[in-house]
Amino acid sequence: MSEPTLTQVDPEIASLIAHEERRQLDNLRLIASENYASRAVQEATASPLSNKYSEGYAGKRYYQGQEYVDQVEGLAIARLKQLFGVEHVNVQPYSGSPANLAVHYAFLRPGDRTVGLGLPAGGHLTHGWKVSITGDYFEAHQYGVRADDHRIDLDQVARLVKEHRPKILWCGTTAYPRHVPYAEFAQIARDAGAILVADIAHVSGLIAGGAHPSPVGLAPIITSTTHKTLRGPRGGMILCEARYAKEIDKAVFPGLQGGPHNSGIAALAVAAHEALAPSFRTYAKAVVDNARAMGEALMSRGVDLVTGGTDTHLLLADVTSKNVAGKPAAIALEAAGIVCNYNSVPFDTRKPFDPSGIRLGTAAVTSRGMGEGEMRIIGGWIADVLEAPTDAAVLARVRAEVLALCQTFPAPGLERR
Ligand code: DSN
Repeated sequence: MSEPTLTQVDPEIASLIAHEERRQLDNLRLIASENYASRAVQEATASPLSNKYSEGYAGKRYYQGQEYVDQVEGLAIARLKQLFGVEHVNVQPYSGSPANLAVHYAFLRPGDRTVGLGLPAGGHLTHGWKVSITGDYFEAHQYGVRADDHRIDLDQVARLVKEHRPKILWCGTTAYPRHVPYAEFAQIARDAGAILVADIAHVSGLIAGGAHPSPVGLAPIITSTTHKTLRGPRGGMILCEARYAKEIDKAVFPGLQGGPHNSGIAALAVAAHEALAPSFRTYAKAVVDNARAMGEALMSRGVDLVTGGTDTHLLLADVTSKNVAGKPAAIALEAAGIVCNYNSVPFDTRKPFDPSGIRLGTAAVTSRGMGEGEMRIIGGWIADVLEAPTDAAVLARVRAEVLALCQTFPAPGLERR
């Protein structure tokens, strides 16, 4: 008799997974940090490799039985080195936050100083924001964006670095629509003898696909998640120059983590293989073109975009320009089948749980094959909802149109059952 399936063993969970698959198919996923991993990536993610313990690194493990796991990890590393043109890669961080904590642990001791972009200006929690361990255990100083154009305030960065002499200078963003000026950051770090760390979690797929400048050669340490624009499994990685390889590896294991998640590492190898294909360059360019097209559509309807547009996959809209706050806007959009997140905007006068903005991203809809024409239509629907967030008829009309669009664009890795 064959082994029972998930549906037979646990129909409750199987049903919830089926509903989530359907939700991902029938809605427009505009959460800037989400994407659709391919079926191949998902197969590797769900593989028996997750049964295996393998603390250590290839050739130096603490358990026997590593002949295949070593090869899997070796392939992931080799492909990522090729993809990003870096000297060393650690693929074991469980996700982006552990990767960033590992970097802290590699170079700092409690109380040591860092400088990073503040959360309200589009930075990440783990770049020293006070509620994170990176802001609690270390002396973190935060820079922001300029009041006039909402671009990163490099004068403030230089001032803070000069004043506090941090060991680490963080650059990289989570809600910032423009290129990060890596060369300028590198100069500031060099002048102060700080290590520049670039967190490319949001844009790693765009960098891999040649649609965004790369910090390689400017930031000796680079961290990333693997599931955003890179379209891999959920996970993290650290790319670095060879001179820092030992400290980084030691900080990840045994410093911070135990056994690596081997199935995720295999899936990351698959994602890197996919990203090395020429079609990924087309994808990455389309993501950026799509974001620009959606931004133009929104601005033509009077929606205020932070910095007036985008260079990436991400748009940050101050929806108070349409007389609605971010949270009710995100809720109304979800009712209409458009899923995004509410977000603070720079110098927001509202509270983080009830901010002025929404954040939108085009990585997932581009993975479905949608192009600039669809982005203009979606931008129009978003504006329709922002103008009438409590009008049930408008929400129902947009919901029906969204569903019809979703039905014509399959999503990688998902099946309409
Ligand atoms: N949660 C990620 C994002 O949405 O950008 C960052 O950790």
